[in-house]
Amino acid sequence: HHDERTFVMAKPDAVQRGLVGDIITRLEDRGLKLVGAKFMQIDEELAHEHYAEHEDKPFFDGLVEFITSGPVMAMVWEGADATRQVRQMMGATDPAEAAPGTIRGDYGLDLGQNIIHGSDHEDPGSNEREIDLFFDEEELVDYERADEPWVYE
Ligand code: DAT
Ligand code: MG
Repeated sequence: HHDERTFVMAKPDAVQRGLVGDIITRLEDRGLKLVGAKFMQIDEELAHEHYAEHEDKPFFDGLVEFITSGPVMAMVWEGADATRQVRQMMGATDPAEAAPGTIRGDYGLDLGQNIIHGSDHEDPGSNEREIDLFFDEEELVDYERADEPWVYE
């Protein structure tokens, strides 16, 4: 089945550096399907909810400050094993450790500004939780991409 949905966000640094198009292109080229997108500014409350799991970490305040510092592109992408596949394409959390060829490995140098967020495949349900947090059901679109028969057997 190739209808798994995952939440992806181009962070404020990606928007400021003009990397949104490239991020979308990479995911599109892979065969993943864009089913929702919202160019938006995250407020303090949404930031706290989104990053609730990190509330007690020493980097939490900096993380909230960064993610609210400018607009982001919030997206939902659909495809086979989408959550894990996007995480592979993102690379390691710290861009300094991320492999070349990954999004973080190609564009980032600093842990605090690591370009992209993706739901965590090691935290089952995080994809649905994050999608629900950022999108209403009617903001997500069901459709077939013309090349789907050439992406999936
Ligand atoms: P990921 O974004 O790869 O899922 P995470 O959920 O562990 O990573 O952390 C969320 C974000 O918090 C991460 O993208 C960057 C920031 N972060 C994580 N660990 C950090 C640390 N040790 N110091 C500063 N920022 C950190
Ligand atoms: Mg995470």
